[in-house]
Amino acid sequence: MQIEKVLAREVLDSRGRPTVEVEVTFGGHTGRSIVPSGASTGQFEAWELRDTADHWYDGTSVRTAVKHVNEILGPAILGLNAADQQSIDQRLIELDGTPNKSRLGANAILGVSLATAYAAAAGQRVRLDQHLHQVWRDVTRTQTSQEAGPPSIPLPMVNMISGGLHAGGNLDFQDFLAIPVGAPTYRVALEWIVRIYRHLGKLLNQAGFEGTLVGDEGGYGPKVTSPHAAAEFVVRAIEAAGLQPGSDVCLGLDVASTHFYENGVYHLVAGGQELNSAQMVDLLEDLVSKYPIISIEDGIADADWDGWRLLTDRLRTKVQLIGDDLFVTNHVRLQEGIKQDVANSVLVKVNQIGTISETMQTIRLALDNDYWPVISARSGETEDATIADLAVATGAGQIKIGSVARSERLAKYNQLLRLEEYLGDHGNYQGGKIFEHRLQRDA
Ligand code: 2PG
Ligand code: MG
Repeated sequence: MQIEKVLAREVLDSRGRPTVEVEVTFGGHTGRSIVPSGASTGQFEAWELRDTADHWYDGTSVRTAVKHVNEILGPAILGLNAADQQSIDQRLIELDGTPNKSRLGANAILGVSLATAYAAAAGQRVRLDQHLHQVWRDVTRTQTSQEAGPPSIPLPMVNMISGGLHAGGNLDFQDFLAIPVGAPTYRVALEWIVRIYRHLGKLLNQAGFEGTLVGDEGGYGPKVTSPHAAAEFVVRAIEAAGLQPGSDVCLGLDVASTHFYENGVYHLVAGGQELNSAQMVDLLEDLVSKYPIISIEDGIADADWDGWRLLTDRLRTKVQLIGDDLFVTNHVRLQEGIKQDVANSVLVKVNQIGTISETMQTIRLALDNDYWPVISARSGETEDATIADLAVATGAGQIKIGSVARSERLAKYNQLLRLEEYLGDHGNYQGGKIFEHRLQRDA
C-alpha cells in the first residue's frame, strides 16, 4: 500500500467558505477527505492556514494550504505505507515542525491524514470504521496497557436552538441540545430527536418566535434572549413529542463562554448581564436545578482555570463538564486539566489538533483517566462523514454533530444509521447508560 499520489484542491464548506480537500492514491485505490472549520474557535487550536491578504474569496482562501499539500506534504509521504497511519502522521508533524502546525497549516496536514485513512481502507477492502478501529488498536497499544474497547455507535447530543457566533448573537449561549438518554438504540434516538425538533419549530412559531430559520448547525435561531427561556422551549418540545424530559431525553448546553469573556468578566449581551466567574457558575447551577441538564460544555472560558475549578467542584457529580476551547483536543492541555482536576469530559475535534493519530491519543488519554470523550463536528462542515466512523471505531460513546437539518449534518447521522446496521446487534449501543453510576441527579 505504498502511496503513489497526493493531490489537494480548494473546495467549499457548509458556510460557503473555502476548505482543503485531499486525495491519496495507490494501486488504483483513492481515498478522499475534506477538512472542517470552526467559527467559535479556541485560541489554543492548531493553526488553520488562510490567505488573509489574498483577494480570492476575500481573504478566506486556502490556496497556500493546498500548495503545501501538493508541493511539500504529498511528495514527502510518497512510497510510505498508507495503512501505517501513525508513521504517516508523525512524518507530517515533523515536516511542519511547529507546536501548532502553523508553518504548513493544520488544514493541509489534516487533509492528508484523513485522506490517507480512506485510501488505506479502500486498499484493504474494508470500511473506514473498520480500518480506523485497527488504527485505534495500534494507538492504544502504543500508549497504554488498557485494552481497546469494541466499536460502538455513540449517543448523539443534538443541537435544537443555536445562539452565539452560530446564529447572529440572538442568545449568548451557543447550543441548547437534546440528549436522548432513554432511547434503546441509535435509530430510535434519532427518530425521537427529529420529532422533538419538529415540535420545537411549531412551539417557537406559535409563541411568535422564529421556528423556521436555522443557524450554522441547523438549530433554530429564535430571538429568545434568556437561556432559561430557550431551555424551557426544548423541555416543552420533548413533552410535545410524547417523551419524558429527564428520563427519556435530557438537555445539554454548549455555552461557548470563551467568546463573551474578557478581562475576567462574562459579558452576557443578549441577557444584559456582566458576571464574574463565581456568578457565571451560579447561573449554570441555577439552570441545572431548574432543567434536566446533564451536560455543559465550555461553561467557563479557556483562559479562566480558576473558574473551571469552581465549576468542577460545584457540578461535577451532577453534570458532564466538557472542555472544548479549554482542551482543544490537545493531549498536553488535557493532561494539564487532569492534573488540575478540572472538567470531566473532553470535546474531540479532528481539526483542533490536525492528525488522526493525535486525535486518537487524546481520546485514549481521556478514557484512561475517566474523562468522557465526545466526538464533535465543527460549525463549518461538509459531506465528509469521517467523524461518524471515528466515533464508532474508538467506541468513544458520544457524538455532537449539530442539528437534524442541513445535509452536512445529516451526512454523519445517516452514516451512523448505516454503521448501526453493518455492525449488527444495534451497533453495541450503550446510549445514556454511560452516565449511570457517574452522575447523581435528584429525582
Ligand atoms: C463548538 C463547535 C461545534 P465551532 O463550539 O463546539 O458546535 O463550534 O466549530 O464553531 O467551534
Ligand atoms: Mg463548543
